[in-house]
Amino acid sequence: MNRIVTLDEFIIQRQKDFPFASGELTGLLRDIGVAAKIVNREVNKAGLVSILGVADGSNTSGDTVQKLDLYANEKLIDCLKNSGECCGIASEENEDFIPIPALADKTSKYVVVFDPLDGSSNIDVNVSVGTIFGIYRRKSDPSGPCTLEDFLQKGTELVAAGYVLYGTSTLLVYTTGRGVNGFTLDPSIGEFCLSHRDIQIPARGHYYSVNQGYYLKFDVEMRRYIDHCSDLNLRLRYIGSMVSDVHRILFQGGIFLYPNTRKYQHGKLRLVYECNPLSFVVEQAGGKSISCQLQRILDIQPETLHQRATIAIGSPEMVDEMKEFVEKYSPAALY
Ligand code: AHM
Ligand code: MG
Repeated sequence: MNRIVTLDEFIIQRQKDFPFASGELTGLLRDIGVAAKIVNREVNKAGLVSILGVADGSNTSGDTVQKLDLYANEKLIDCLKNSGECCGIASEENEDFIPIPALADKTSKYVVVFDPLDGSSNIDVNVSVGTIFGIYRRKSDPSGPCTLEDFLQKGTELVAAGYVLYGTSTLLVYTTGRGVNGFTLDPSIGEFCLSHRDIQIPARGHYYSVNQGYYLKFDVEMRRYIDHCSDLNLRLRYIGSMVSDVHRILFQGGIFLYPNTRKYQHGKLRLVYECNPLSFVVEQAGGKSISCQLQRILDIQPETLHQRATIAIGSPEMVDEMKEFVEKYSPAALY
């Protein structure tokens, strides 16, 4: 039998790869692992809400019941705050970033960005959702509170990033820039165990993932590319939870697209805490990630915390092919 390697054990082993590591990043990744287990417990119970008598926003014990995305947000913030391993947090659920005061003079050099529960509209119908996270080294003076510039860093500055997928099993996938590894939660022992070592994305795949319902709202070059995917008999899969859709592409190969539409002229997905962390993971696995305007996602300079971006992410050969379609068919290229 193979020896089980837990997430905590793996993170500590990997700390040795960084000779001057202080253990802070290790601590942060462990905090995220703990928060993921707490969120997982609640996500698994979501279907019981109606049985346990939640009609008016309170459960049978009289506690107020929160929406799961807010619950996930609160748990992640609590876990990160309590350990003092980071000096600030930015979340999809909070308009502004949250500075975290130093604990007992322990100043931290990291900030964390996350989407606590991505694709949360899927919860009501028992379909997969996920958490996305990214960790940056702070830019501001460590003697004071963190500042906005700590969060508005290009994705190329990410120190670590990953996601948790609450699916048929719960999986945590992360990278610190030296490959991508995946850990499956074993509910019987309550530990994430190493299950996918050094994940590599296939160069091509059989899947494309896009909200085809918006087809007529896409630019012509994107419609041409989607027609091409259909001509190739690629299989269309779209869950409506970016984590789940990108996860499939990472493991089986393919391309995930969220282009600009008439409604979302700059795309819908958020650059800082959705596109960047997933792009870092996919690039580390050998994939590519660009905007539909052909800029590498990780090279985009964020101007605001909740900035949106278009995205084409996945198998390297397929992203290159999509790029060729845009170059060939965009009106700018035609005239
Ligand atoms: P959310 O963060 O509010 O859950 O929204 C993000 C989600 C992504 O997970 C998913 O890819 C996309 O929105 C789906 O959007 P649409 O319904 O427009 O296809
Ligand atoms: Mg989201």
